[in-house]
Amino acid sequence: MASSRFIKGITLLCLPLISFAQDPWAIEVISYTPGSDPATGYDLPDNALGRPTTETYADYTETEPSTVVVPVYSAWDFSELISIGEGGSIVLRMGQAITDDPTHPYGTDLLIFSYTFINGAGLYDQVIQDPTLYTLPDSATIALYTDGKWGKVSLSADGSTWYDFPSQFDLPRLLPTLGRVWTGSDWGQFTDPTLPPDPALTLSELAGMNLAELCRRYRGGAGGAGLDLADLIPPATGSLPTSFSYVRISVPDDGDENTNYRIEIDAVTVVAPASAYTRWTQEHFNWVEAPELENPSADPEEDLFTNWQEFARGGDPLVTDLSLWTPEITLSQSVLSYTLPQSAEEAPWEIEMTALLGEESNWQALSPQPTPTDLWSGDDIEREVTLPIPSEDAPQFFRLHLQDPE
Ligand SMILES: [Ca+2]
Ligand SMILES: [Ca+2]
Ligand SMILES: [Ca+2]
Ligand SMILES: [Ca+2]
Repeated sequence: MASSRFIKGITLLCLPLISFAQDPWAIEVISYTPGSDPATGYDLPDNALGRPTTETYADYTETEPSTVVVPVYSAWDFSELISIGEGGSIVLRMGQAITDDPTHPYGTDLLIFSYTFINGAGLYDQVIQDPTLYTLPDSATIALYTDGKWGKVSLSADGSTWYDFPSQFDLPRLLPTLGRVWTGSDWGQFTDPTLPPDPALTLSELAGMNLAELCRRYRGGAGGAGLDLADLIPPATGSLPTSFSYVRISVPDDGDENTNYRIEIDAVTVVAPASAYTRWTQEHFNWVEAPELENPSADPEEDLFTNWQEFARGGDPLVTDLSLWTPEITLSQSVLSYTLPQSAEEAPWEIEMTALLGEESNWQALSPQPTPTDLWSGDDIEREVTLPIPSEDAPQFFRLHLQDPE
């Protein structure tokens, strides 16, 4: 990084910084302690607020950022990052509570966007910024830029009692930030910084990949280093809070005069819940495979069952299935019962009703849907729903119907 102070896009500083509770990122700096020797010039703690940087500068002479942030060309300007040196820390208040919500992708609840990028042979042209022209290094040379970088993350519910992640969750880690979606021919909308990547990814899985292909693998997300609240070190007495509002990123002093650890932070975000179908695809498909394979209408292994059918009927989208589960319904009194595979627990099967058979359009979903009682048994769920008493003096027909994908 450069040593002289040089803030670009100075007009931006005249705009009021408007933050809202419910924003999925840091909205307030509670404290900033620079530490012993942070990177010179990176001393504006508000740079950790808001979403991760989408566009950065092609060089020092630019006055407005025009280069989309990509995994090989990080945000780097004094107006984008805050640096923390040894013994320093930043404490941020989040716009949303951080919880260990089971509907978060990969179990990831929180994302940290720090200064890092994928490194190795070759230079990305940040002026032309055509990602199809850049190929990531091979597995022998690909690396994540982590030189002298060290940051630890702690969480607090009240801003005073802190809980740490174990030391193996030091920063920076995969994946570097992506600012915009690559449409295949151009840079499109902003990425979603609440959609995490697979935390099990390794650099060797990305080796030799075309940069445009890698950007598509982000699936609309912005990358980031993911943290799972399930990994927090529990206190010696008592239990962990279930909800946190404060994030502290610190650089421990290692007591060695010859080392000079630092971390530069761009943003911190709270992960958003994902649909049951999205989480199912994350369990079954590799992050580095083509995202198109995950479409509900796709049938990658060509067994004639679409992914949507596999999801809702207990199939495996990568293994040829000769048949899938078909609901067998029984009715006793006004209780309708059926068994479904456990893997289809959250599939949107709905009870529909009609008084007149024949026309498909006669079927209407019960609203609200009756609350089911589930009994888990082996690999199956035995589900019972109590049907409403028909109001008319006419026969009523019920069926179980799979909703279309969203
Ligand atoms: Ca979690
Ligand atoms: Ca920033
Ligand atoms: Ca299939
Ligand atoms: Ca299958």
